[in-house]
Amino acid sequence: MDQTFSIIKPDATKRNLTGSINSFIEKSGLRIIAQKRIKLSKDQAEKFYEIHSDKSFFSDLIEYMTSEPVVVQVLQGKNAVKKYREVMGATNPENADEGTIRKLFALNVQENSVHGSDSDENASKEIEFFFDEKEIVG
Ligand code: IDP
Ligand code: MG
Repeated sequence: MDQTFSIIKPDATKRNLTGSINSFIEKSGLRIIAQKRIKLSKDQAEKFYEIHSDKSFFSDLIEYMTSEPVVVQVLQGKNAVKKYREVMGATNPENADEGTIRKLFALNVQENSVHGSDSDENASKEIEFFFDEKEIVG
């Protein structure tokens, strides 16, 4: 079965939306097979978002991602990466389709409630970054 990596981001944990977002994920047919609530260190956040380190929004992004706890997850299902990107909606909630997590919950382009991997290769890397094999029980 395919897997993807997800983060419920600080704006969502702060507003007590973990359960609402998990319900969305489960209704879509994806299965949450690993999950933990953690506070990202600056170092972790910078490594995770390294690809965006040259962007103007990078320092704001790191500050935001370390501002409150996050919930990191492994999601499993057929075409999990593509499926979850559809369920999430566009990065900017103004462009997100009706019925997506970001359309419903995101506050703005930065505080957009969720992260989902953008390729199978990145999904594997991101899962490995946050989870031990033992923590993924299927
Ligand atoms: P994604 O989360 O939909 O994959 P990316 O382009 O990979 O979007 O950007 C990573 C994260 O950086 C976004 O989810 C959002 O929190 C933040 N971000 C992206 N673009 C902007 C922007 O133009 N301004 C502020 N924050 C942004
Ligand atoms: Mg991305």
